[in-house]
Amino acid sequence: MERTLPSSAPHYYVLEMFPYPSGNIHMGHVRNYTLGDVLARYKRACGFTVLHPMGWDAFGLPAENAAIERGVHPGKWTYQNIATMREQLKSIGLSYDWSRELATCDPEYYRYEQRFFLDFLKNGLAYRKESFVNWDPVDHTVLANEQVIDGRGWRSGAPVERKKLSQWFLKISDFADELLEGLTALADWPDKVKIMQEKWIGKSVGVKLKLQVASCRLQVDKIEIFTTRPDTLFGMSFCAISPQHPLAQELATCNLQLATFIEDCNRIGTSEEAIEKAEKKGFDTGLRVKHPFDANLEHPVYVANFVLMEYGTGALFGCPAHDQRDFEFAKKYKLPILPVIVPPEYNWEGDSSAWLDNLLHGDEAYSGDGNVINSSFLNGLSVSEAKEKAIAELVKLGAGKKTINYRLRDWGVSRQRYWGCPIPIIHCNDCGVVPVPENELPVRLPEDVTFDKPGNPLAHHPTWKHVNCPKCGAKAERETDTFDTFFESSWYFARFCSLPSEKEPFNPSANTWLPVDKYIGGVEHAVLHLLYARFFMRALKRCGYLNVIEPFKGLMTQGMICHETYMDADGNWLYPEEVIKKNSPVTVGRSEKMSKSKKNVVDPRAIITSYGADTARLFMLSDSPPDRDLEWTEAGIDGAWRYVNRLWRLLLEPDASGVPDEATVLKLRQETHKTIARVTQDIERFHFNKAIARIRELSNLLGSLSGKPLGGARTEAVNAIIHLIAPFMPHLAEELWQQLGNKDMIVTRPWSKADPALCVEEEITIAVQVNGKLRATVSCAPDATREEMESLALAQKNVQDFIHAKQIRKIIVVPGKIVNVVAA
Ligand code: ANZ
Ligand code: ZN
Repeated sequence: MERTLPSSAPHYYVLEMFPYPSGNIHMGHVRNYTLGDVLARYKRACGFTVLHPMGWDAFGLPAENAAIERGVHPGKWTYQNIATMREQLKSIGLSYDWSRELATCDPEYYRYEQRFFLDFLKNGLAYRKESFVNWDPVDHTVLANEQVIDGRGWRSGAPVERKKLSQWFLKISDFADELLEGLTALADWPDKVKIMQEKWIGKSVGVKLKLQVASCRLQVDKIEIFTTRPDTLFGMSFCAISPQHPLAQELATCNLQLATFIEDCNRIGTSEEAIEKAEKKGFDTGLRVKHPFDANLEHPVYVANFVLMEYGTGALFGCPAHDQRDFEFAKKYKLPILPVIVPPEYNWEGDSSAWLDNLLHGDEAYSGDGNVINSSFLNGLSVSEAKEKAIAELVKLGAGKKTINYRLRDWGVSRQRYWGCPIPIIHCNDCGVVPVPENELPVRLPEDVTFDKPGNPLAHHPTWKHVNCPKCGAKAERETDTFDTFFESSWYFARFCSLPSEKEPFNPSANTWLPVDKYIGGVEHAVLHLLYARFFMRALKRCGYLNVIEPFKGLMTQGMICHETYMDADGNWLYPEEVIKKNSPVTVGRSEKMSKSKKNVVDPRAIITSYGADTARLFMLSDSPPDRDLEWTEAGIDGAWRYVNRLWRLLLEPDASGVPDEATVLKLRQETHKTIARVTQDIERFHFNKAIARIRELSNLLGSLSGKPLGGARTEAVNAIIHLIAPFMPHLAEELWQQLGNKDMIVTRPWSKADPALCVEEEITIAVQVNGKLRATVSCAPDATREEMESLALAQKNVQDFIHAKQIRKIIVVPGKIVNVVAA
């Protein structure tokens, strides 16, 4: 049942991050989807046409693991899980438009992304290049980063190697600056997420400069490095290049020791995190480079495992005094540490010897701001002045140029996996890379695959990959890689604007539905998913599909659900329900995020069966603000259950006979209307827990008037409460409404409006003193906060006059009474 709204009704799109169909919903899902549902129901009642869809992020590794472990086809496993989880979601009473349901593993979904990819290719947004993957030398298979555990393959346990493969990339780097700048406009996103994206994009302004190799017997006579600190060039004591740097590769061809060292480095795996964590190691190549400002100075060239080939130029100059990594490296390989920056409080001519002594003998580099010393023409300048001057000099010498570098790399989308969207490409010996013609899309995954051998079943399939070249007709092979599953989640929200049967990727209404007004999900997606989706919208716009730039106008990241942990005497984790049955001693551990590994999980199905969906929803919503962690307790859920029951009895209580007392009636009416106003405001601000607390206050008041005749004021309060609880506890609201003899449904009814005349807050007068003398009086609400009282007081002209040129030392606020400003 839906509200019938005029076609002119404003649109509102509320979306929760769609789940991976792992088998069963967990509490995190329940919280996430309940939050979205409250908003969707509220906005509908407010007269918006609401889009609130649900689907399945259905490709991915767990389905393949299930196939390997249990012999069930990934597709079958996935669709079974979807069926189970759909029913579980329905039991929570979520108001989804199921007619838009999609599963990303459906060829009718992924056919469009094959088309997008071919368009990206035409528009220069997709390209192929050699890149490293994690290689399991025992299983002969490529591993995803999450399958590398402590440097070893998750199944074989063999040390992982790096292997170069040709892979597809999407040019997210084309949009680096736009994606960074775009963050400023996202006013309705949490700051922490914007900061994480900003760091991920990692814009650095620096210089690329070429260091001359001294006494060169090689092809290359210069090493280009990237630095953000040209001000510290006189503190240089070595140069380091990446193990994958062409120069390192060249030197290794005639240096067995170096070749072995490089091989060792390759074992760390490909993730930046793994490289960051590994012990810093270097290999002295014997080469030396000249200092760009002083050809008499020469420095050794190392191959070092912490230098990334994919960042800057894959080479750097090391300045141990002012970079922690370089500092540790210098100590290890006994390289000089030459301080060239002193903190701002030291003048370059002044005596900073004690400070310098500390630096040299301590174990921390100084990376802060300050003034330059020991640096010839840069002496005495501040860090920022010295940067400018050093760059100008490098440019003059023709040795370097100013460069903006981004940490953001292009998005590698090739995965050597079966359960993903096939990349629509054919490889021909003569024609090279040939796109699959559009009328042959979708390239479907073959059903008849086996998982008895390690590696990609698509590659082992006897026939699937053998095709004729669409260009020349000769024998050719399909690409057997599939897309990274982030590909599917980068555009599903736009597809929801179409019905699954629609044959174009996007219904034109997508341009008006998007951006999503409120996107709700876990903060673990703060970077990759949200950034890829932001990129995708821009890429689709460039290819003429959509006219949308930002996919998500508002973002809300919900907190985790936590629970106590339990352990038996033998150190085994226990499920909460096992604790009750156990006779032997149990250690109760601290509350942590619910996780299967620690068994501190509560199954939503059990809660819904014993308490009902509304109790679960109520507890989820009332205990903490949505963006904070929520502590799941038995007492908490019990409390919610008791409240649901109390409310049921209270709202069905008949009015007592007699003449209502006028003052009581007015009080109840005022509280009713104030509650409507406040709850409305709280929902708008996503303060669902406060909204529920206010409803409780009103129901408590009504409860305290039990047995008294209240006449129409009772009915008014009861109806208001039912309407207000409806977004939170929809089943209870409908049931109560029917019990009271109403024929329509709450979902079809508009949101209640508060009567302003009944919402007038009585005001109180408070005194404002400056240094103990009364200087003004102001009126405010009796429950005004300290901050509100403070700013009211400071806004008084007379108060400002008496503070005048003095400094405010302290402001003492006694809520409801007085503000005293202490100024001197
Ligand atoms: C000399 C120097 C002196 C540096 C100093 C820092 C401090 P951000 O700011 O994150 O962009 N670097 C350059 N290329 C690298 C690579 N391929 N792998 C690892 N590190 C690399 O980082 C820029 C700094 O990271 C550069 O500035 C360089 O070290 C290092 F007191 O140059 B610096
Ligand atoms: Zn061909």
